[in-house]
Amino acid sequence: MKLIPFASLLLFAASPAFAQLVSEDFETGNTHDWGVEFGAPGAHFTTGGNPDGRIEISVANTASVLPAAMIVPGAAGHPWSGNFRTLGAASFSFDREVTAGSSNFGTLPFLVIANDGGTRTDFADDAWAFVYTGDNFQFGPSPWTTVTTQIPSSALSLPPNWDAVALPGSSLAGADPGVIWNSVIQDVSYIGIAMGRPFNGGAWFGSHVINFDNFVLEGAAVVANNYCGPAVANSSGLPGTMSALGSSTVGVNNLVLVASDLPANQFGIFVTSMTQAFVPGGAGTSNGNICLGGVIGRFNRTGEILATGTGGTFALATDLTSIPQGNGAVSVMAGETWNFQAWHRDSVGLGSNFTDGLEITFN
Ligand SMILES: [Ca+2]
Ligand SMILES: [Ca+2]
Repeated sequence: MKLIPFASLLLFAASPAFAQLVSEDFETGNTHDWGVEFGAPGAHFTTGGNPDGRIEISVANTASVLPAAMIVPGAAGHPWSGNFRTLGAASFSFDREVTAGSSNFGTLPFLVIANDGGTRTDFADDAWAFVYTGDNFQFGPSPWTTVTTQIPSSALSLPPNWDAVALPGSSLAGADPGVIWNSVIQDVSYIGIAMGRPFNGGAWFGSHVINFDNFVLEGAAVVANNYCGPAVANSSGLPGTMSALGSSTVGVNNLVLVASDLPANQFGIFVTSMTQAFVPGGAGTSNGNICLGGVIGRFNRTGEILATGTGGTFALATDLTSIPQGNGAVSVMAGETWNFQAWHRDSVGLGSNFTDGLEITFN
């Protein structure tokens, strides 16, 4: 995960700060199991992309029944979901290359934001908000192009150029498009790239072979200060880095801690304190430096022990009313400043390391 350095953003406080909420670059696999629904299957390639891994999708008009073929994440518990309004979702982008296309009309890809109605494999109870991406898969090959679509997640009514449809089995069936938008954006089950208008008037023409890569959902980054860094490089060769997504407003209670650039397939936890410190080498206990002092709480309760996976990153959706501290848990109060760090196992040296520290002042 590549994140914007927060320190530089603080110099431009008037500019909105954005960071990746989630991404898929297909470098080490199709982590979120992206593939085509409502159409022909896709294939995953580990080389020859933009760069390296990519996913190839074939669609043909012989399959042109509605809804349009849509590339969606298939893995259970994939992260392309949630309350996009409180996450501050701002845009979705992808890279694509057309290697073969037989349509003189072109195919218009749409961004779809979907609520699956509770049954993931049945689109008949889905509700979708969608918008034309501005791209066009035209006749013949087309080189790699980055396509970015804005997601006005804070809009309380249907944004311009967007449309919304609730299928007959959805609890939103018959509702006004603005109502559907407002409901879907706060309860997103998946994101899709539809090969044409996804429903009610949509179609695509001809057949295409399209390579996709570098999916990125961007959102508002929490304004925070990294300190005590860079961390001591871990066995990935990089210093582990902290960031946060969501909101630093206590009342919203939607703070997601993220640790990046960690070694793959290791366990770790987040730790926190209201006091900063700098203890090199953890006083002889770790490869890395402890950036916390005073009372240090460990997020090691049920569900809080995390794994870095193949991507070398982990994240935790915190509950600001239950921050571990000493003999129990406390609530964060507006005006308080808290510091966070990730502590993880590593297969070298003393067997553990730390990220840098992250200081967040809550409001
Ligand atoms: Ca790639
Ligand atoms: Ca469904």
